[in-house]
Amino acid sequence: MNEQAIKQAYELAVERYAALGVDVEKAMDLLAQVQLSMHCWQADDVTGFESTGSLTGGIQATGNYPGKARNIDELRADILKAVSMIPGNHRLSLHEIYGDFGGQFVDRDQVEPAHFESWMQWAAENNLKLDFNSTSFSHPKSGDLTLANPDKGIRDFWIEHTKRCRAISEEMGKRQGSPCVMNLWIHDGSKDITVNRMKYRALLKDSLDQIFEQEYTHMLDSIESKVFGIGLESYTVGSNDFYIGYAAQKQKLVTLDTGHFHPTESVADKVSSLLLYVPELLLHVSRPVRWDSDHVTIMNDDTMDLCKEIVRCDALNRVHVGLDYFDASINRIGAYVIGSRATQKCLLQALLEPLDTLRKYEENGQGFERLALLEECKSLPWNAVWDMFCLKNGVPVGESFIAEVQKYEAEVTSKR
Ligand code: RNT
Ligand code: ZN
Repeated sequence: MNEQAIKQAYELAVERYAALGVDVEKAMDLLAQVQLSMHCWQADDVTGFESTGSLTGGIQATGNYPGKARNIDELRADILKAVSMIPGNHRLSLHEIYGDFGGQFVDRDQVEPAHFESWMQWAAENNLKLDFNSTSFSHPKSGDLTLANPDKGIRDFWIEHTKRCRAISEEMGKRQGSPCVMNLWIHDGSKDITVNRMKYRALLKDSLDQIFEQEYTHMLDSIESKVFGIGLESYTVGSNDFYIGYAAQKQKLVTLDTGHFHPTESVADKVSSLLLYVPELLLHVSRPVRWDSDHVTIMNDDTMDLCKEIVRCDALNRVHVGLDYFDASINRIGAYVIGSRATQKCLLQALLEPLDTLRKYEENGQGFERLALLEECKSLPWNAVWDMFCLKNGVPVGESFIAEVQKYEAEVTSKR
């Protein structure tokens, strides 16, 4: 796109927003500070490098688009390619099964920071910070119950795994000088009616107490609930109520995955309530289509509402914006770029909201004026600001990233 045209459109947008009392420069500065925590698992359909077993735990990546990353080098190359098309500095969220195991089988209760040494070096070289996730799915001991398993042997195995993951996260956080957020999601649940709801939850609570016994200063624990998983439809041990109670009591972070609630439930509405009781939040921005299908995030009302709530709560510094989707039916690098940029576009629009005026209207009981301005905001020239943000950050402007993804596909991924 013509640089001159981008600049002209931007200047007009600056004026248009200034008339509404909005400082465009400030909005761009704030957007530049938001580091997305990109999920490593879109690159290879949540496969990882531990074994060749299938994906379990009630989650599914559907599709077989060619070119998925088959090893650590391909995955890293794909991530860097995606990052080159996303404005700003970002983070990479690793699952434990993505360790650099050097061809050896390292069981989950044996994993150590050493298995992530090359990741830490690579991240530092590429100006990326790391976040982390324990992995209780896709393993012979996963079954339907892990940390909530009545079998002490299995429970202890997963407790040990999760403790080790926290130690790895601590090491990452220390080395990168920025806290590593460790997400804990387990699939534990039941396909059919259970008569032991309390029992499993009490076990999970006890397991978490043991896992969190060790205090750390360079990592943050976040716990992720879910309404149900495939094959685990009747009961989820780690429900929303369970983790909110736990997090409020122990001052842990809560992970809000936008696919993990009832279809008409507003995830955006949870932000202001939770932030009164827990220190920080982690988001898993996703796109559920009829179920927790993990479609690529787009600029839809759900994502927009969520971003607006974060800004309206003045909570940008208390919310870690992670992504979580895995579509195996389209170009996977393109999927990263679409979802990351869509999230940033929503954040930008949230930052460009004429909040002072809107709040004044509300204070004065001017409901018509508030609604009218909210409607007008939708067609303000935010896209000119977005183009400028991309230009300033040296990434493709507008749809020009499509050709870049195609080029990488022709030269790299299609040859796999
Ligand atoms: C599953 C959860 C979880 C996973 C990743 C792979 O429903 O959303 O966050 O998607 O850990
Ligand atoms: Zn998630």
